[in-house]
Amino acid sequence: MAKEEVVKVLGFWVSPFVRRVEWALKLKGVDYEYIEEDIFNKSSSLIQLNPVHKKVPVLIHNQKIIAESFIILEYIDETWKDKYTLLPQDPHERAQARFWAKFAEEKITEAAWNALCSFGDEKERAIKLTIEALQKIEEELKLKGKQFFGGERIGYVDIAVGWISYWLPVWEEVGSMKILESQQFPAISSWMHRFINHPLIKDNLPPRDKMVVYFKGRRDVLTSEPHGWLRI
Ligand SMILES: N[C@@H](CCC(=O)N[C@@H](CS)C(=O)NCC(=O)O)C(=O)O
Repeated sequence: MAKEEVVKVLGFWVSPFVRRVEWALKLKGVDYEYIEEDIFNKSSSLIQLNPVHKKVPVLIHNQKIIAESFIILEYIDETWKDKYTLLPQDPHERAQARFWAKFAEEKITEAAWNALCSFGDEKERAIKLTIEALQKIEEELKLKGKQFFGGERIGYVDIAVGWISYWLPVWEEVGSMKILESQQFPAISSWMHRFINHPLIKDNLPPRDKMVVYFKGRRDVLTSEPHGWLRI
């Protein structure tokens, strides 16, 4: 990496979206400065850098600003090409990877978060939707028959769904619910184990005990508000 290159990540310690960006940069071996943002009291620089969504992650590369974790992942992959590739080279395989990342985000992340932040019938429904969507990626992983969604190493889809290996068990604990039974999801369960034990991932995760406290707090606040959707 050229010396004058500036790479900064605006993040929030417990955000699964931010970790995606950090994992990608680490896998690529790109040095970056991490800047912690208080998403409950947003800085003027966050508002200025991401005026549309006002959310983290934001990547700053020299004078360029990029928002939205999936967009940032693609930017990283295209900018630091030679070191490690996240998306496959083949156009159809690339399309498939984007398809699964989008599917998981729309169907699993939202449903699992909703399950955490609801009660009764709504919670049961959200758990059912999460399980149904997880079944799809279980099948995909089985069909691939590889170590990771990216083949024999971590790729774009692994990073996109990586939160399942660490955040989801915390949400299950906090929400007193069981979503991912290992007998029902053998492929995802062994993928989770492999993913979480990858040295670059293992060393780049928020502390679990702090996460439990944080998500208990979020759950309490969001279940007493009418709008609990995806305010992780
Ligand atoms: N779709 C976005 C989601 C980012 C997101 O929701 N970030 C949260 C932190 S986990 C945030 O900044 N929330 C502030 C807010 O909702 O106002 C991405 O993938 O980057």
